Amino acid sequence: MERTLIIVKPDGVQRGLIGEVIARLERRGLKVVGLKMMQISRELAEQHYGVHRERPFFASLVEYITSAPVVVGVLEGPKAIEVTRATVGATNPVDAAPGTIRGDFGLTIGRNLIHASDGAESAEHEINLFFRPEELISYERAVDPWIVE
Ligand code: DGI
Repeated sequence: MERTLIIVKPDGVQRGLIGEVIARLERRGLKVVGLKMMQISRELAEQHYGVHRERPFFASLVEYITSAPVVVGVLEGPKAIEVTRATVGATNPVDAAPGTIRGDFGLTIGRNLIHASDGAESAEHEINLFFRPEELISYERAVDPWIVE
């Protein structure tokens, strides 16, 4: 089993799309093992997007992600990282396929609705950045054997 971090970004919350975004990932079969609303501090945003520190869009990215509340979650499932990224769609909504979250709800790269970890290392790092271990819950769902062989 794999775990991945998602963030429903400020535009997703403001547009009333928290449920829609999470529902799509839940319907895929992924299990929510952590979930909370928060306002990301500048310090946390700079840590989270540290790899982009030198990029020209870094300041606006930090501005955007800290501008209003977000919903952060941890999803669990087989290949959860890859499956979540595929459900989310390409970084730029212009390139995101219809049927993906960004492809159905987004128009511009600076308002692309959701973050999802892009690899095993970043998933672990990001989960630890946003959640304390006791905030994540391991549990069984009665439906699990109908989703995971
Ligand atoms: O993992 P992703 O969110 O799909 O993409 P990423 O980790 O490469 O970049 C993080 C965020 O930074 C992305 O969701 C939107 C923003 N970003 C990435 N590349 C560009 C960008 N924003 C602007 N304005 N221009 C870019 O080229």
